[in-house]
Amino acid sequence: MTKKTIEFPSNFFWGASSSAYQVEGASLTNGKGPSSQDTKVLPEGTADLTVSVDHYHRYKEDIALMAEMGFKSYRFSISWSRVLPNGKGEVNQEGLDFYSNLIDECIKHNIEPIVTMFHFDMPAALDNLGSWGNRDSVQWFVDYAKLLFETYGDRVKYWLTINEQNMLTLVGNVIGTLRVPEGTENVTKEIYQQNHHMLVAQAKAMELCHQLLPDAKIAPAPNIAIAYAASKKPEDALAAQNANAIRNWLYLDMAVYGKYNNLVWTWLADQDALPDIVEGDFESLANAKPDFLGINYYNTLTVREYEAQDGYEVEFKSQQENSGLENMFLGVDNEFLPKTEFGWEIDPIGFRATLREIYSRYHLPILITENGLGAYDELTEDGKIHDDYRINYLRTHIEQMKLAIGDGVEMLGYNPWSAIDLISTHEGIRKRYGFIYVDRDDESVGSLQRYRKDSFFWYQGVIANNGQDL
Ligand code: BGP
Repeated sequence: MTKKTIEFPSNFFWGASSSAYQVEGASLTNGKGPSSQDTKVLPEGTADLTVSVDHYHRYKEDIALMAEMGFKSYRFSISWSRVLPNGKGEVNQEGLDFYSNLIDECIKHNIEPIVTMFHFDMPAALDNLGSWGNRDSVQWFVDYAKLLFETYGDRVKYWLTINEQNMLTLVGNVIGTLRVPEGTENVTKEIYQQNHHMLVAQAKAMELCHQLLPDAKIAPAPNIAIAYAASKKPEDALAAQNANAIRNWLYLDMAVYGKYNNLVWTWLADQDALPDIVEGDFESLANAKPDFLGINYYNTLTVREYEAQDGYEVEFKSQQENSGLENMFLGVDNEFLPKTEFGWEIDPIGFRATLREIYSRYHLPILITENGLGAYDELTEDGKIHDDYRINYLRTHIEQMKLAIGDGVEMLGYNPWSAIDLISTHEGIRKRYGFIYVDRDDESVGSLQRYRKDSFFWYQGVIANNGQDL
């Protein structure tokens, strides 16, 4: 069957993403309080977060390069402890001014600022009070949200609440954000209690956004990737449903409908791990409605029926790799999919499948807030980076996104990871994602000079023709 030509909407947000702690540097200066990222023990051989790629001091140059690529949007995050060094109370005016200037710089270049309110960096002062495990975290987040809406709401129209809440919950240990008090008996309950607080905090922030800024739009930004059944065995189909519920639908069902997914609820009940619910929580959850969905997609997962295996510890190993969850499913390699140099499978068709599934469940427009390839890049002597592998990854994903539009999925934009090279969550700067190369290595050596990769020029062309020629 031949399909009609599919076109991207004329106001499509072509752009890219970053997060505060991974690009900014100046992490312990200029009035900023430390965050959980500054107090975590860095995996050995990874670059220093106090400098990162120095976006804090070079944002004008960076935004100019994004403008040169033709960006229509730039998704970045605000560091909570840069604007509120203790997470609450006293404000750091210099921090507030930094984001104000960054937003103005985007607008000057006709780039829509898309602001993530929380991206893996809890203020250390709040960590010391129990982080998301403390019920007060709901109010801390709402107060922080209010400050952001009041300060930037005149210029920021697109807001994202919590980046990858599902990964904070499933792999907080890998990302360096997990805080479980010593001696906790039921760790699953503690983690899902924290998750519940985040969900309520998010719901209240979405409601507040709509009250204070009637023209603004707000959304969650989970990492969604569908799980395939490894075979046609019916038990494998059940395992895939379990994986999808626990990894994906819990978060979107809560954000959109304010309801706990039944498979997750019964799974938690079986482990005596149901979160404590405070009166009014379900009301807040039901009242809050996102205007769109921010979605991070890297690759799918494939699972089969769970079977206990001796000496085999089941867990999610990183955002995109899992070995399974006890009694629910086992992760397996998918022999149809190649892997990146860092072991993540590559599945562009899974991107289309994921987009179809999300849209048919929630019927809300989708903004891609992350997608991309982490790879070792080489800077040649003449200052070039020939990253054809990255171009290939992005091209095949954009092609599938286009096909998803043809399937009737409403898409708002594409903001892959990442605008510029930055420090990865746990694998240093050697795992590069950017269109812009930064001369910096994991020994924290390098001039920090910026270079345009081949993908920079390719993406510039894609944006210029609105995705017609890839
Ligand atoms: C997502 C995070 C990002 C980012 C990306 C790549 O999970 O939202 O912060 O880093 O994954 O992951 P990594 O840095 O582990 O390669």
